[in-house]
Amino acid sequence: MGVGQIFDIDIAIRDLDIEWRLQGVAFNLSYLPVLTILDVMEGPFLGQFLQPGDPDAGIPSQEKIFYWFIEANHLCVMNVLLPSPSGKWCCIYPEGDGVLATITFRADNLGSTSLDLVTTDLSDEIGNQIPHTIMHGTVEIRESFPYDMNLDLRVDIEDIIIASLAFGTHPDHPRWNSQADVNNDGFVNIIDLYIIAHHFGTTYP
Ligand SMILES: [Ca+2]
Ligand SMILES: [Ca+2]
Repeated sequence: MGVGQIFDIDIAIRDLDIEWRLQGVAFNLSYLPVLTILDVMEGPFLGQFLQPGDPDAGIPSQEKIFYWFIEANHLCVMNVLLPSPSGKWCCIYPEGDGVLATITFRADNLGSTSLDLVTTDLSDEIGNQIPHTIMHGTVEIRESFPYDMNLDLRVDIEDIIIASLAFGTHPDHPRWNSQADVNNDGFVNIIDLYIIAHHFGTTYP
């Protein structure tokens, strides 16, 4: 990552067995202030197991909670399937692999930070903990130079390809990459790609 870059990281669950009867997930992610969290979005995993209601029988659809907050460089996230109004849990339980949450970060300063899942709770329908293993992550923020999209200190075809992934975008677009807007006009278009191509072969110290 280069300073100023905005990027997403998914928090995912893998190999969940239906027999564990997962009902809720909570985790606490720590990171150093070289990063700022801009947004946290719920992933599709838990929601796909929500049970539809039956209006004719007066049974409402199952609901869920997704909640997050940040406190002193710790992100806390909770995602829970709720019981029916009768207090009963549904009869279908989550299983398999999927994304629980997508976190959007901005790289603010040079340096590196681990992304540590310092506490993770996976609970079944009666609050028992489900055993699991955790994988942490690392982010390195290096000095960035113009036209070098992948921070390998040279301008070549890879940089054109990376910039072209943001082709046709503007800020707030999901594929927007501020680094690819090399003339800083708020659009990534053919002009930016020509400018990068014009610097082919440039190397940085
Ligand atoms: Ca490069
Ligand atoms: Ca541009």
